[in-house]
Order: sequence, then structure tokens, then C-alpha cells
Amino acid sequence: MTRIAILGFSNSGKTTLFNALTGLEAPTAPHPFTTADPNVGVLKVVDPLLDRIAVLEGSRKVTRATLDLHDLPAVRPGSVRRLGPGREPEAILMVLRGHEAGWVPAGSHGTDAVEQAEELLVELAVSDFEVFHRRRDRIAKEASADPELRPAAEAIARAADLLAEGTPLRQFPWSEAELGAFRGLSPLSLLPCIWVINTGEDDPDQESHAGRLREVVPPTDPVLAVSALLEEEVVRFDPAEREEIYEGLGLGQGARGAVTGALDLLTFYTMNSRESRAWMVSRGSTARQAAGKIHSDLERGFIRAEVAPIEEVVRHGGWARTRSTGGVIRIEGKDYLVQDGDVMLVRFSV
Ligand SMILES: Nc1nc2c(ncn2[C@@H]2O[C@H](COP(=O)(O)OP(=O)(O)OP(=O)(O)O)[C@@H](O)[C@H]2O)c(=O)[nH]1
Ligand SMILES: [Mg+2]
Repeated sequence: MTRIAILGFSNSGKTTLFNALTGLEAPTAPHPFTTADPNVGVLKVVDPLLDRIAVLEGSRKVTRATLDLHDLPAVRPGSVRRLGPGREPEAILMVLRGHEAGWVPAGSHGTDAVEQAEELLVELAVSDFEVFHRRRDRIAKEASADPELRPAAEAIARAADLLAEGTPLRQFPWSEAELGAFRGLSPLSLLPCIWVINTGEDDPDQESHAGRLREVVPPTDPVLAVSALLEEEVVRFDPAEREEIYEGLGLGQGARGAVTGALDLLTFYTMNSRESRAWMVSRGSTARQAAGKIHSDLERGFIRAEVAPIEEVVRHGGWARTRSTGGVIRIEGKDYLVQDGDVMLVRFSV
């Protein structure tokens, strides 16, 4: 389960977007700080290939990939770090108010998405800086006694310098070892961040909002423009009707599709007669890391994985037939980089 924090200033439409993505009905209101305690919900990813494979395998249960969404109280100066230790988010959905609806007070942050983004970038950098700055002094002392800590101390010092300039850590190409040095510090500015401009229902010029925003956020951050209010209404319809409505309104796959697409995640599958299941991992995950999503025993005792693309498995009529065809299923080791759409059968021993 991928944990995603929804952040943004008050009245930007965080809870409205949360409802649109999860289908839940958490309270929203046109006054600031409506959300005092986090709303937690799940987005199930629609996946026709998973349904096909479940039928072919005769699985009794189908389990979709899910995103675990945390709609958090509005960001206030000095308070972006909202989820406790061990529950840090793996990605951030940043909601920016772009709509002008007069009955919703804009508070101190206005309706200019670019200004809000600039402030939020600073908030995150400052919050990380405080953590790195404290750590920098301590690890520098430790490193003078223990030379092995020197590279980590240098990485933390460099990160603190970047943060002091307001540069998000994800804008720098860190090595695996350097990222390892940051692990216990849980920097927010290192996380993938998707910027969502909550535009008005009848705002014709969504692309120009998004274009201006792209100039101020890190170049690899996805920028989406959606109307949270409209999406919240559409999610109340059943899935088949929803698709028609999206098509009618020219909304593509809607906010759910846009958000899951913008997260740099890939899907892999496991299946047998008991359960067909989709899992999501970040791009660049190894077979062993993916196995760890399923169960820590599989990661610890990983031997090898049998791997084939799901389209091929569907085309051959299921795993058993794919195997008897020969040449489709590959044997991969622990360092294999999982590809989007891989079916994996993990061999392990503990
Ligand atoms: N017209 C319009 N109103 C919206 C839109 N999105 C949200 N609203 C309204 O704005 C108000 C605030 O929305 P919320 O989703 O509660 O905002 P929030 O960011 O969760 O606010 P806090 O929890 O107070 O931080 C509600 O009355 C929503 O109905 C939108 O796209 N268009
Ligand atoms: Mg709210």
C-alpha cells in the first residue's frame, strides 16, 4: 500500500479531492480548517487486465492495487510534517486553490496557484532543513571519530546547504548510498510530489494555469489541473456511467486516472487459484524489493522469480498454459528491475 499525503493550504479543496479519489464523504465546508483530524481512505485502481487474469486463473478473490490516502489538516507555517514516525508518506499530492468561487473564503493564500506553490516549496524546504541542520552537527562529530561515516556526513551537509537555498532534495541526483544516509531523516522534499490545481468547474483556461505552475516547481514534478468539486460529483455515479460522463465533459480518465498515472509507480501481479492481485511499487524497484511488498519472508528468503508480462499471460490463457508454451516465462534474480505489468512468481526459502 502506497501512503500518500494530501497537503495544501486551507480551503484549497483537499478534502473535496480526497472524496473524489476515494468515493468517501468526509466533511467539506467553506470555512478554513474544516479538517482537524486526518481523513484516511483508499483509492482502488481500476484494472481490466487484473479482472481478465482472475477469470483465467479461476481466482476466488481479486485484490486491486490501492493507494492509501491521508487528507491532512491545512498547512500552517511550521506544520507540514503531519504524519508521525514510521508513517511517513511515500508521495505528496499538493492541492492548490485555483477556483474563484466567491462563497469560499480564500484566506491569506488567495487563489493564485503559483504563489501557493512557492510558499509550499519553502515550507517543505524549511521543515527538512531543520532536521538536516540538527543532524549535520551531530554526524560531523561522529564522523571525526569514525571515518566510515564521512560520506554520510558530507551528503547530509550538502543536503542542508541545498535546503538552506530552498532547493527541494528531489532536484539533486543522489547516489543510493547518499539516499541511505537520509533514510532516518524522512525528508519531505525528496518525495515525489504531484501538484494539483483545483480549478473552477467552468474555467476554460486550465492549461495556462498549469503552464505557469510548471515554471516554478521542480521540472520533473507532474502538474495536473482538475475541478475537485466536479470530480466529487462524478465519483457518486457507478463506474460505467462515470466513464461516459468523463467522455462527455472531455475530462479524459478523470482525477483518479490522472493521479494514479502521475505517480511514478508500476504495477506487478501475483496470482493463483486463491487470489489474483495487483501491487504497486516505485519505478526502479528490484524483484527482491517487490517481493518484500508481498511479505517480508519473500524478501528475506528470495531465491528467484519467474516473470512474464501480463499481456502475454492473458494471451496464452493463463499461467499454466503460458508455462507449457515455453520461452515466455523468464527466470530473474534479486536485482532484476521490475517492469510495469510483470506477473511474478517468487521462489523463496526461509
Ligand atoms: N466552486 C468550487 N468549490 C470548491 C471546489 N473544491 C472545493 N470547493 C469548495 O471549497 C470549500 C472547501 O473545500 P474543502 O475540500 O473542505 O477544502 P480543504 O482544503 O479540505 O479545507 P480545510 O480542511 O479547511 O483545510 C468547500 O465548500 C468545497 O465545496 C471547486 O473545485 N470548485
Ligand atoms: Mg479539509
